Amino acid sequence: MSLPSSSHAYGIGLIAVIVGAALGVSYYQLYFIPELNAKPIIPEKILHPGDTTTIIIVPGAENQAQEQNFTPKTTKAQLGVNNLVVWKNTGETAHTVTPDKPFKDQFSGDFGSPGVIKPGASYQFTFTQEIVVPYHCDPHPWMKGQITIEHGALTS
Ligand SMILES: [Cu+2]
Repeated sequence: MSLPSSSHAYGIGLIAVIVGAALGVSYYQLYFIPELNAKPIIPEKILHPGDTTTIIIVPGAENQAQEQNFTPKTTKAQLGVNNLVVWKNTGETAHTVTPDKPFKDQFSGDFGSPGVIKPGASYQFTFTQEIVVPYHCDPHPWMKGQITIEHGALTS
């Protein structure tokens, strides 16, 4: 008579394991994964600032002897004011905007042009945090610039 009761206990044990595993998986899917992928909450005025900061890549920028390439070379922008930064290539050669060290913005992700910016094209990036990023052009490493993102006057 011991066999049926022990197999009954075995059955209950098995059900408990299955229920436990199901709870574990749903916790993982419902709470753990969304938490991992969650982006920080960024104020609307930082996501969509009223102004844009424009940096011109001037014609002849690829000439090492030419002083002007990224214009202006050092630029400051304020969060919530003009933290959307646009690089416009007005020359006749393709260039890149490449950070000297990789930088990943908390919201916008990896900074740097994906491939080259062709003549007449532009690259834009919304910075959402205070940071100083020195950058250069990959094909013409003497082309150097630096963007500084500061706490904005309007940023809470
Ligand atoms: Cu270049």
